[in-house]
Amino acid sequence: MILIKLGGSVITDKSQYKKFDREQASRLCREIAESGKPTIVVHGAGSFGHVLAKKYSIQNGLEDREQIPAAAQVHHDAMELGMLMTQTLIDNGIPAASVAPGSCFVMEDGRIVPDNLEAIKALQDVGIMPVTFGDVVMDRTRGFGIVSGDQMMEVMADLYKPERVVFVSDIDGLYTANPKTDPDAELIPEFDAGTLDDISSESDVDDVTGGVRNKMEAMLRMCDEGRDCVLVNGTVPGRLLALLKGEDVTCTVARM
Ligand code: IP8
Repeated sequence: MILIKLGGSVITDKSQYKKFDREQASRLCREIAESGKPTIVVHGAGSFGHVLAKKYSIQNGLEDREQIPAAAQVHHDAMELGMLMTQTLIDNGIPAASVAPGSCFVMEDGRIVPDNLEAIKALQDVGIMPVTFGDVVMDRTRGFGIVSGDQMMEVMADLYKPERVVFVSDIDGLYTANPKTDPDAELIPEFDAGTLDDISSESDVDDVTGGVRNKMEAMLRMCDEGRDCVLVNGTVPGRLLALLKGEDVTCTVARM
């Protein structure tokens, strides 16, 4: 099984509140279907989550009553994106069900307590892809918080032990600096824990869950014996399909 995260940057326009990129999401789901590989998809929240979550500091937990309606709205919006994604998967021949992380998990001081996995497992057992996503989740100590799609990737990797983990983003891979602002940035085809030390910790401006470096750390945590983690550019048509078919493509591979 290949575990795939479709990042918010490829399924939404991150600069506009709640703007679904239907065409690109649809193409990526088609590439997943065409690969014929067993897969599980997790997705980010993009502009359905980060815009309001950042404005009301939802990731800091409950500090002020003014955050409460915003937390409810962010959860609502994240579920709306979940529905759009499962409809897109279903339209492309992949039976899928959206599973809001807050309906199966709570958090304890920012960390997911994965104690009831029965519903997710049951879906997969009958051949329905359980699709989880970044969302607002209740937290025993902080009231509420944000669980990122990357945290959900770790939960799903523990549960399903995928042979490969793929992050689909809008960049060709990991760079030595931010390629959008630094013309000297170079693509790193492969990295391990040692290489990570040279990477800038600058985070994406509107990303409450922390930008590229956090994502790379999450990738390394998910590498295992015989399992690599790949970051690939989903804005290039056909690249995800080629990667899933085992072809050599431009990307960054994390290994243990
Ligand atoms: O897009 C963040 O998840 P991510 C979730 O995977 C929210 O970082 C609601 C901001």
